[in-house]
Amino acid sequence: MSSTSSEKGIISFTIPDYVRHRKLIEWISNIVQLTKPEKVFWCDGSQEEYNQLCEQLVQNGTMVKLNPNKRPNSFLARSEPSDVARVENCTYICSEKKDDAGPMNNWLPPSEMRRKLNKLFSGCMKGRTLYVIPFSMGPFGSSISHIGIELTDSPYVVVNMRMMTRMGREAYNFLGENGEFIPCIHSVGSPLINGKKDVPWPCNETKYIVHYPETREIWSFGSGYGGNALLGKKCFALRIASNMGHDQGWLAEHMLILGVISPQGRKYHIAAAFPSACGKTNFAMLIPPQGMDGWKVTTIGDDIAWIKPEKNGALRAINPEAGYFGVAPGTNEKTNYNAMATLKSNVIFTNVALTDEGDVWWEGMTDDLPSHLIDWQGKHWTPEIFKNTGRKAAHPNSRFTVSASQCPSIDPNWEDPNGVVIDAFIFGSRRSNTIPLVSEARNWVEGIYMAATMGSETTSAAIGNQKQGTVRRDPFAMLPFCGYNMNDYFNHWLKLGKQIQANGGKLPKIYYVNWFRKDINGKFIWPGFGDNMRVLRWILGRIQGESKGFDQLFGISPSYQDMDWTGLEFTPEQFEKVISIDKKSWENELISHDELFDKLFKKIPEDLLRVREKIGCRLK
Ligand code: SAT
Ligand code: MN
Repeated sequence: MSSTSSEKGIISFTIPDYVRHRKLIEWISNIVQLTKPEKVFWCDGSQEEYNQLCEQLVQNGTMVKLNPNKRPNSFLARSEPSDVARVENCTYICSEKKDDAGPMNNWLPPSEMRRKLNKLFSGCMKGRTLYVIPFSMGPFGSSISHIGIELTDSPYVVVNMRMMTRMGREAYNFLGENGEFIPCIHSVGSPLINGKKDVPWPCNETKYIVHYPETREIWSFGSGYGGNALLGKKCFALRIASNMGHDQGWLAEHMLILGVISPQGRKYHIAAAFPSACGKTNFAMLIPPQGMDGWKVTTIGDDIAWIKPEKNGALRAINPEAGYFGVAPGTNEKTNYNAMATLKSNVIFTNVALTDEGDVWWEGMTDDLPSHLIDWQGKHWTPEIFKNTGRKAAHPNSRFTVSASQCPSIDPNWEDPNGVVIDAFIFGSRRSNTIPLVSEARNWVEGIYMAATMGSETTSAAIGNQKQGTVRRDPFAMLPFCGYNMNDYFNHWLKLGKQIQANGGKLPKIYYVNWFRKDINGKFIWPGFGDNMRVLRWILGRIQGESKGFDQLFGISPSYQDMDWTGLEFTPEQFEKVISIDKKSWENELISHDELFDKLFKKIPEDLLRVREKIGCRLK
């Protein structure tokens, strides 16, 4: 260990021998002098360290230890009621030029933002420990992976990062003396000064989630929750990585990755993009329904994919994460058997309810309501209270954090440093009408149009933007996550397609799905979950040139007889309701596409406007 100097006002701390990266040490020193923590703690990612921090979080009242007979080695954390989801209104892309952030991102000049943040971060860790978290997004040693270092004053963030990333000393070995890393700075923004006592969930009313794309830095202030605080996830693996991908010719996408093995033993890989809280985790862990037992789905990732083209045009994808930060409500043995099995032990739950037996519960976990619970805010909850007030036991955006390695459907190659070759892209959104169950794009450009104009009814994964349930355009499910100008992003996809074709490569087919159409009584028509395998099967048949389909207004869709219905009673009339195109809704849909294009203004790629024109003609 070496020690930094201890002049007046300068905080001294020791630097372990295994950290030999001069720039890294200099950066940490600067942040320490700015934020003024009481201590610096170098995390090693070990189990002992994890146990000790969990113990400390229990002492501080942040977490409750669950009954080890019910849920071994597991904890429940309750956040401040105001700090429960991503804050899109306070999320910024501070590029040098405003145009580089584009019309979909909040932007301020970097100099102005730095001034603001300097003030906020000044002394913001007083009385707290600054934890140094070394981590890799992607398996150590993969040419697709990247290293990050997060500095945080939240031990809750440390224990979550240990599950969500490859965290540990090994990261320093890969960095050596001058390797590249993404600096991530996080503070809950609640210094312990003037005798202030700590609270279970420290945070600050003022919140900033800031990205500097040119210098590839992340600064997050004021929130301790999910994507606001676990900076490897949305901030690094999507917003910063999308910039890296744009510059270096690869893709960082809000996509799950799954494997499908046919009864004949042929394996395919699919990457699928859905907005937050639209069932990506369920889809990634799908169990085929009765009657389709010969098929098998394996899980590679449930939220983010990093995809790099090879020379021969193949697109190779890895899951940069090591765990799942999934939505709890609605998860049960039927909707996601594999998730429930993954959650049996070693889990951190956040904002779910606590049962009298010391276990967890959330809406949709069981058919019967427990007779008494402590809800996510620590209040008594009974079915009676729910009936009278509508107060939910678990927050709608309550989450579980768990290591991916515990998932029964995990793909044997999920940590393959070379990644897996993608055979098809699926884009999906939550729409109670208009969008058919499945459509195949006739070509790459039409597929990009489908993805670009995706709209979805909003969920509780973000706060402060729109009322839940209204449709917002969410291109590629990347609206809150694309770290640069959305037009440039569309062009990046278009260009990649052209390049692959020019090199003689075969492009993956692109599909658009919607599991969420409702009937006039507001009930979902499509059974979803395991039965989504039927749609997957049609898609794989298309890739093989075996499944038939018919030309729709928007791509190619299956007729009733093109689908495998073994084991499910679903009538042609019901199918018509999920696959049909309603002319009136599509006229409105196209108006809404035009509104998106207006927002994107002059830079919208010509190729996409031509697709729009064609759909308009077909509709007439
Ligand atoms: O961004 S989070 O990690 O909080 C979850 C999400 O929005 O998908
Ligand atoms: Mn997500």
